[in-house]
Amino acid sequence: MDHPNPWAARAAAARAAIADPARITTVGTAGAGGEPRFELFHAASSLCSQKVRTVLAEKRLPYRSSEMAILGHMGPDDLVMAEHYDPAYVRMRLAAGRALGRAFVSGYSGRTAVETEGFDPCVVPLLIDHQAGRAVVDSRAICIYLDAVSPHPVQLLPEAPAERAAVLHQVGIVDRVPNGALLYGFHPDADDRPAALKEAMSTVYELKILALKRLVAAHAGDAELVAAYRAKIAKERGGLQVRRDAAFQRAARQHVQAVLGQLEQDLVTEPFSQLDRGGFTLADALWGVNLVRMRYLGMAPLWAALPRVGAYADALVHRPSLCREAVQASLQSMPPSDHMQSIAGC
Ligand SMILES: N[C@@H](CCC(=O)N[C@@H](CS)C(=O)NCC(=O)O)C(=O)O
Repeated sequence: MDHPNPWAARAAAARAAIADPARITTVGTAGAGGEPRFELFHAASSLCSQKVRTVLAEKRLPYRSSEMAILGHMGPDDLVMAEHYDPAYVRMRLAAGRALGRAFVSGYSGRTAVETEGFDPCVVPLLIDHQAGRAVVDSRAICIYLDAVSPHPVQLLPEAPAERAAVLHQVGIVDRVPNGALLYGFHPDADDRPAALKEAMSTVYELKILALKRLVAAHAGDAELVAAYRAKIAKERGGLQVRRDAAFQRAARQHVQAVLGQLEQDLVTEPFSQLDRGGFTLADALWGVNLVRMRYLGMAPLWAALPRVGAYADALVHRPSLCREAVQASLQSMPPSDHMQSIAGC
């Protein structure tokens, strides 16, 4: 017997916020009913979305791609708001996020991990499993969910306990990389981000906060929505405060350098990667996406003296899923970056 899918109406309402219908597509071939089982609300440029799309690609899962424009901007007349701030999408995220049992995000550390920051109600990605009548938020939880419900053709979390633990350990490390700080922050002495990105990042927080304040005012009668927008404002204000804070930016970079140094060792001692055996794990997928992002940002020099990390980063981009969902998606959706030349052909 079919169960009603409580997410169908929420998803339809959230989809209505997507200004360009061409951004709602089906990836792969949907089943007999014409509707794919999965639907992903995401953004081409979003690192967390790239992680999930890499997993979907590895699993060859068809899905409805509901691609949101997540960067607001000043249009000719007024502010054009990011689509994932739309009330219908945020309400859907709030409903899906309850399962996490986490408080809202309340400040800024440069990280985006739910585990350390709390729940951000105004971000992508969000996965709906229309068949199971479930919605899952947080890229890490989504990837693990997809691996559990669809273990073929490649199982990304190995069955063997030691390997599984090693993979999950790396998944946690990647999840805690301060990617927000790396993308949005102005490093005082080693900021090699593409010029057009730097320009966008010099007003991004102001535009986000302006949009969110307007949404608070427009939905003043909806306490849950207002609380969600206020939490997001608190986070973005925190980001604004440290955007050009030299000590904060240096600390974020030092953290990454330490994590990469540890990866250099772990590549020898920890059984988390199967890349050299023709296999692929969730750690490979997530490191692949994150190393492409670091390269895009001009941070590849951080592994210049780490030969194993360098070889790993180079090998990962040849995986078709990563070539498409991390490399090509970044090239197509983000400002051009000279740092990507060496891998643009994957
Ligand atoms: N822990 C969440 C973090 C999600 C997140 O931070 N998403 C970013 C893109 S990777 C986003 O939507 N940013 C837009 C914004 O903050 O307005 C996850 O992994 O899914």
